[in-house]
Amino acid sequence: GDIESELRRALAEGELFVVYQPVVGLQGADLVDGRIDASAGVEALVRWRHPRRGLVPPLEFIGVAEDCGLIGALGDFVLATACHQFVQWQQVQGERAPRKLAVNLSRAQLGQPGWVDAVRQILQTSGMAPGQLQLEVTESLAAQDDGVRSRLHELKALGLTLALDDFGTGYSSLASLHLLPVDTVKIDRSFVSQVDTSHHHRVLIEATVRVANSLGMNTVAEGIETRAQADLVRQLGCEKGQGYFFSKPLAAADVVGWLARQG
Ligand code: G
Ligand code: G
Ligand code: MN
Ligand code: NA
Repeated sequence: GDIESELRRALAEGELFVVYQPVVGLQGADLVDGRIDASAGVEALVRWRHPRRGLVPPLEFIGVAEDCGLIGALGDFVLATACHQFVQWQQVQGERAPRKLAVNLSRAQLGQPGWVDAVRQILQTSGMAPGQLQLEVTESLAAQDDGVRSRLHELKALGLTLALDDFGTGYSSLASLHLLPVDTVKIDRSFVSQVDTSHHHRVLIEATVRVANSLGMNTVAEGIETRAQADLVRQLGCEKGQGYFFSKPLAAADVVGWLARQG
């Protein structure tokens, strides 16, 4: 069948699942010794294991879900799954569990009437502390209009925090950061991947960190693949980092083991 009916079936039959990529604390890290703050957090990322096609990348089905109205169910599934998993880590691992959970939000979710109530409901049933949840929105989404911005404020009123994802790739700029009710700026990997080869990208990251911090926001460098990149973004002041250098996205069952191995 077409991808839409396949996706509908996948949601019903439990073919979607969530993986978790560690987000680490960089400041105070000793990258030579491999010392990082490994329990800083995780980002939840949805996956689809199709019985015949194998793993279908999110880029091939998130847009479809948005267009055909399945994004609400998909988004609720990811948020509920991740929140329940996070609370379970906290209960079993205590101090050693991830301390923050980041979940990606799509444009269409924010437009759905009643969606903020659904988030409140998921927080309640999972027992997730709102302060430990961060929702990630993209620049284009956050900058969109007053309606979207007031929706973001409603979310923040639940006690959770917001991150601006893929920063640097969209239309908004450092000059408009102060307009957005976000707590964290996630610097896109297209900048991070060139931090060790391009002076220009270094300067842009440094400026982003400085502006974000002056607005009371913290920063995450995404897509760190080498120690040199990790070292540089740390020197440029990024509080946190994420990328294959630290860990690829992990199955839920592998997160605790990964954390324990970081010493
Ligand atoms: O995990 P991966 O790198 O393949 O993700 C590709 C894209 O899909 C990224 O832009 C990521 O933000 C997005 N994505 C992954 N999981 C989710 C999700 O649960 N919801 C939404 N809206 N986007 C997601
Ligand atoms: O748009 P967003 O930042 O949510 O996308 C996250 C995506 O980036 C996920 O699909 C994840 O698999 C991918 N990713 C995470 N770390 C790295 C990395 O170090 N290099 C590359 N190329 N992709 C990464
Ligand atoms: Mn993200
Ligand atoms: Na990103």
